[in-house]
Amino acid sequence: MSPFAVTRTLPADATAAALRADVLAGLSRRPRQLPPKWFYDARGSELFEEITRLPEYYPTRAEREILAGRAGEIAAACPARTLVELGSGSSEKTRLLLGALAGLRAYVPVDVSESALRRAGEGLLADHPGLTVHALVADFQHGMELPDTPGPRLVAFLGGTIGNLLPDERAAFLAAVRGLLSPGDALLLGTDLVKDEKVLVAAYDDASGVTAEFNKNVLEVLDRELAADFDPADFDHVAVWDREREWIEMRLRARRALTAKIPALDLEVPFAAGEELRTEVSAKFRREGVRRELSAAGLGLRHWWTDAGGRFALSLSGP
Ligand code: AVJ
Repeated sequence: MSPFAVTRTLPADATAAALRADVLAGLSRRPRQLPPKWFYDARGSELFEEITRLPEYYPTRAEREILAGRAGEIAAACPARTLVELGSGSSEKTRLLLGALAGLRAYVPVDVSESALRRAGEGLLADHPGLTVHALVADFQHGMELPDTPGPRLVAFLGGTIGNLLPDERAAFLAAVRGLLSPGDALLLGTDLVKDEKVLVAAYDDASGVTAEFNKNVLEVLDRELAADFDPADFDHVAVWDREREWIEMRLRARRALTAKIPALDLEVPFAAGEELRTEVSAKFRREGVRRELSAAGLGLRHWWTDAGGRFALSLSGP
């Protein structure tokens, strides 16, 4: 096998079709909503990278601290020969794991973006000759089949991205991951934790306005991909903490009454002045809740590590 293979399980036009379906469904209903995955075009991914360096946005640094301190324990608990990384994005945190997994033979990054996969995979190969990279172009929220690489397998889902799924989506996702695992395999899951409301809201409404720009970028995506006529300047960035559901919501609030036209969907979307469009849910967790959700999917919680500040957790679970 060549050291770098790419398998596409996502038809080339599936992304475009999914965007149309999500926008049609989410903007035809009230309250209006869009799934957060549409933030991440090239500009959105760049803005997210910028967010991870903001003083207010602690999750990336907290998770990196845990990985740096615990990579050896993670490798001892699951001496993986294959590392599968879901939603791999930038591979910087992955390197901390790769360095600790002495017997690693294959790295399987899974992402909807083939360009992101190629960039991440090529960088890693340069530093880890002998490793086979088998990139998978797939949507981890829908069924994926893993390449035939040696076990044990460690499946990593980092960054707290599971918090961007709604509770029923999380249950379906964890059950699907459980289906990929055999005895001896494990799931390494990053979850942001419930904490002081001020700290949480600041992380999603930073003083320099980068998160506001990231949020509004989804309107640029709709303008470009669906010929919509949204003007981002017509909307305010809003981040609120929902204390019952223990999640942050990002919204875009119309500054005036307006009607957006989306010709590609033959759709007109009226907004009242002050009407909000929900663009992201970012759930925060507690250990007991994570244990319960893993358990419901047939995964037993085996390790729980947090950063020194108790802001973020990495859990290791298995069948
Ligand atoms: C994709 C889960 C890392 O929800 O914190 C950052 C995305 N949204 N700021 C999160 C995000 C607003 C982020 N993750």
